[in-house]
Amino acid sequence: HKVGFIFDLDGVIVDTAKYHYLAWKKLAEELNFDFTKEHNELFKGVSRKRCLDILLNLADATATEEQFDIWMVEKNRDYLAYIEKMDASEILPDVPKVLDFLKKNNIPIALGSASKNAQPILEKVNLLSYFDTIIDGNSVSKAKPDPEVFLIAAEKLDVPPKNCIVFEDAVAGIEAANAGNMTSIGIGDAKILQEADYNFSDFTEIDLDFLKKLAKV
Ligand code: G16
Ligand code: MG
Repeated sequence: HKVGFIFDLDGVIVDTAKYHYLAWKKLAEELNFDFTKEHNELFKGVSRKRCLDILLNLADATATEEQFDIWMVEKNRDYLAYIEKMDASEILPDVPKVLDFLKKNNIPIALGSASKNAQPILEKVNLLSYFDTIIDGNSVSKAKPDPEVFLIAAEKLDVPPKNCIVFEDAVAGIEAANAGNMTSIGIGDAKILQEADYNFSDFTEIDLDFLKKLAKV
């Protein structure tokens, strides 16, 4: 009955969505577009390239391939300047409680993120050592809602997909977990994440009895 747990990064372990937002907003200003928090919702769990495609669409702008790459680099540079200042105080509430429980019970843990900056972020907040494997934007070719990121994570953990439990804050992420035949747990607004098997607004709502049931311990 071996099980594996897979965590998304942005919006599940840390709230980096606010830094993505600030970096995209700065680029949007150059395009004379008023980028709002509502627009930022569309960017959650979505790859950097796809985000820029969406932004250009919203701003009714076009770019040569060269300009596109310059903007990608610029956005990431601004984003990394925020990441640079992160520390463990930015870990979302009760995330360590869940990770400690899993570690104590020898349950394998993976990261399944769309971000190409996942590893440095985990290092910054001092959580890297919890993860048995990290599958991120550098290791996948098909973005969420494709299940590839989670299927590779399951394979690396040596756990059948149906025995994997995925924590996600993005609709595309819940769809990816469901498409991979895994148990999906929505972290955030249950109305937005209604396709999830279970919903919690954050990890403070998840108690040890529920975790024991999921982990079969
Ligand atoms: C995250 C964010 C997305 C971001 C993507 C790529 O995914 O939710 O908003 O666009 O990573 O990030 P980067 O530009 O760092 O490669 P996840 O899957 O961790 O939520
Ligand atoms: Mg996310």
